[in-house]
Amino acid sequence: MKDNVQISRFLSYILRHSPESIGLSLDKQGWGEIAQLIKLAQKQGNQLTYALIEDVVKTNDKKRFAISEDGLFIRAVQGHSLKTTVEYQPITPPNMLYHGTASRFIDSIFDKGLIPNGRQYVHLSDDYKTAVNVGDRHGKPVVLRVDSQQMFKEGIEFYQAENGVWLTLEVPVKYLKIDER
Ligand code: HQG
Repeated sequence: MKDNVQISRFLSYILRHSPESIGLSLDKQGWGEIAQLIKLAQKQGNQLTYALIEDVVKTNDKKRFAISEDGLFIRAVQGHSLKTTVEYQPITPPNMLYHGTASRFIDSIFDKGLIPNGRQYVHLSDDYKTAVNVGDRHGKPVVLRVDSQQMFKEGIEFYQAENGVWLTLEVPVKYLKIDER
């Protein structure tokens, strides 16, 4: 694998969703040993090196991954469907957050609220543009405003991943509004 996008996709899949698909084990905080990862990827014909991985971690557009201080381990900072994952500390969110989705999901979202679907958390952003881009991945983008201030007042916890993405377990319908701009 030479292309950084290809490596980023591979790492996302392994570190967020399916380490067992190559026989890698992650600890409770989602860390996997880089040397092990390289060896197991190689067995499958995926040529990875420490330098390639390091480059992807450093240059990744969304800063999806982190390498441990000792340089031995790697993890995804958010986006997991795995249960074994990062322990995020609850923090106070900004007054408003955004969620980008596709128009075809809107009826269901206003029925059930925002749910994580396959992932562990609902992903939110503090800027409108990011939300448009996230929605665009799924279809005709629609941006929802999330009344995070009210949710927080009512005791719902928020977390922020190292790369700035906001996380919460779910967003009930009463806190949602379509951003019509
Ligand atoms: C939708 C990317 C029907 C939800 C991004 C979304 C993000 C519902 C889809 C991160 C629903 C799940 C996550 C309901 C939610 N009925 N549909 N009740 N509740 N949905 O990909 O938020 O590039 O799992 O609106 O930048 O799109 O991978 O989540 O459309 O940060 O690093 O269900 O992934 O980052 O889709 O994206 P996803 P997401 P990466």
